[in-house]
Amino acid sequence: MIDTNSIERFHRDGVVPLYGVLNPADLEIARTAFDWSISHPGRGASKHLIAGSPGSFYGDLANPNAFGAYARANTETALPDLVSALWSKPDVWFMYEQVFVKTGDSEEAARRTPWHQDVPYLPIEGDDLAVIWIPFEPLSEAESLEFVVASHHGTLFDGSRFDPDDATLPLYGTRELPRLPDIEARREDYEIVSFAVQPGDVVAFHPAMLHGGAPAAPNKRRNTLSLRYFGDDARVAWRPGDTPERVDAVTESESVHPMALAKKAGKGAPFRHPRFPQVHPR
Ligand SMILES: O=C(O)CCC(=O)C(=O)O
Repeated sequence: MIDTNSIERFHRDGVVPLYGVLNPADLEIARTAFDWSISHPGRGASKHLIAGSPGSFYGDLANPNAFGAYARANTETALPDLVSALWSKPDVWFMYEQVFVKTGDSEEAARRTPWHQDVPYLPIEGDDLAVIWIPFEPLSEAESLEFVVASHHGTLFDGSRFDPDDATLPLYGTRELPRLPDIEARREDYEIVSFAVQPGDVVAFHPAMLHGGAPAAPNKRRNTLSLRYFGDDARVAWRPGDTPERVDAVTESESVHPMALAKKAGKGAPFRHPRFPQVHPR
C-alpha cells in the first residue's frame, strides 16, 4: 500500500506525502468524525487560537469523549494499515484527534500556524509515533503545512504559546527545553518542504517535526484533521511542571483524557492505557 521509498522518507525526513491513499468512502468516514468534533466542542476547543489576526482559526483536540466517534476511521479506513506500514511494525494505538478550521477574511489570509513541534505538548516520546494530517479541500503548496526536513532528529524545543506577537514565546519557559528559534524570520537557514494536496491525500509526519504555516487564503475555508498514533516503542515522557504529586493527583474518570493517565506509569515506562484503542492488527 505504501512503497519502500515513502517508508524510508518518513524515517529519514520525518515527513512524507501519501497521495490518493484514502478512497471516497474512507474520506467520508474521516469527515463524519471531523464533523462530530466540530459539533461537540471539548475543553480544548478554542474559537480564536490567534486573536487579533485576520479571518478565523478554530481548533479542538483530545476530546476524551471522541474515541467512539473516531472508531470507524480507525477500523474501516486505510489509516491503521498506513501507520503500521510506515513503522513496519504491527501494533498501532490511536492516541487523539485534532481539528483545524481556518477561514481567510475577504482580503487577507488567515494567520499561519506558528512553527512548533507537537511532542513538547505531549507526555510521550519514541520512534513509533505518527501524525496523519488529512485535508478536506485541495490545497496548494503555499496553503499546506510546512516542515523543517529531518527536524525530528534534532533538538526538542519548548512549545509555542501561539502568541500573535511572538510565536517563539515559550509554553513552559523553564529553560528545561530551549526556546524555539524564529524560523519564519530566517527561512533561508532551514530546509522547508510542503506539499500540494487533494482530498484523499494525507501527509504523515513524526510529531517531533518542526512544522507550521498552512494559512487559509482570502475567502477560503480550510478544514483539516490530524490523527495521532503511537506504537510499541512509545514511552512516557514528563514535561516541565509534571511532578509526582501532580501526576498522581489526576484520577481515573471518563472526563480525563487517557494521555493524562498514561503518565502515571512513570517517566520512561511504556506509554499505554486501556482506553487507547489498539487499531492494528485489526
Ligand atoms: O493544519 C494546520 O494548520 C496545523 C496542523 C498542525 O499543526 C498539526 O497537525 O500538528
